[in-house]
Amino acid sequence: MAKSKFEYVRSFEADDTCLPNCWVVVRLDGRNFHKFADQHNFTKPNDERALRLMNKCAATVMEELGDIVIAYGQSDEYSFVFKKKSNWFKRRASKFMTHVVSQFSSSFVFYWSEHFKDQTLLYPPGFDGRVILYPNNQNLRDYLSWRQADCHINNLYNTTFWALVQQGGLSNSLSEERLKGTVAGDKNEILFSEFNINYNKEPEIYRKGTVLTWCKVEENSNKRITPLGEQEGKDVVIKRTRSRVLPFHVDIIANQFWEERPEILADDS
Ligand code: DGT
Ligand code: MG
Ligand code: MG
Ligand code: MG
Ligand code: MG
Repeated sequence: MAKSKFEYVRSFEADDTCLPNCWVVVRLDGRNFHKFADQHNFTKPNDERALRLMNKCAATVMEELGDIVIAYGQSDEYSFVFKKKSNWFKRRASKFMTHVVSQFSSSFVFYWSEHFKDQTLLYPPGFDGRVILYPNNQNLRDYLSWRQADCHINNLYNTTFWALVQQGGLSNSLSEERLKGTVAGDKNEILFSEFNINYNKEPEIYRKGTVLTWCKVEENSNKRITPLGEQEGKDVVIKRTRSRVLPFHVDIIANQFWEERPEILADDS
């Protein structure tokens, strides 16, 4: 069939195929969540409901979309890693990015009330997205280490800042002044000596963020069968091994996590 005279406009579409053999990372981040957190009465410095909602949305993204091997989240951000060999949507960056961000955003609204029982959603939240390619495993690990180090630095700062304000009675600006120029050791010391808080005992979900990976789990399901030649059906338990997305709040900077899960960075991944 002859092409319409309008058809040429397709040639204006830019090619955005991701380079082969690279890890494709999509990172999303909540738009203006400083305000969103205030308006929805997030607890400071960490709101467990918000973090668990983020984790639920990210697990939904991994289950609904193809080829994501690992995800890491903290604060209002999440990073998703697509397999090096993924050929999902012909590796088009815009497809990776828009599918991740839209699936995540709709899940955020869909699952909101499950996590925020007494807080209505006041307006539609938005998320930005970007795509980054990493050509080798070390680059990918360094990327994820960078995000987890960011989580640690921010969380130590925020935990100390809000202890000074909420328990120490300082104003926000005096608390900020107090922390100017301090290093990690100083903040640990303030927390311990002034507020009896051992930072290392704070919940791991706050200190380490959340890693989502695929795990093999044994699941039992009940099925009713009617044996041949019998009238009565009976219930039998069927055992299945399934791949499920599970959350971990662990260190991903050191080698141990990766040595225990060699399949994540495997060459055929
Ligand atoms: P953006 O990303 O440039 O549109 O602007 P923001 O405001 O989203 O800034 P960003 O992403 O650098 O920082 C995340 C903000 O989200 C930060 O101001 C604090 C807030 N936030 C994230 N998680 C929590 C939480 O668990 N509790 C509270 N109170 N605030 C949180
Ligand atoms: Mg943000
Ligand atoms: Mg920002
Ligand atoms: Mg952020
Ligand atoms: Mg279509």
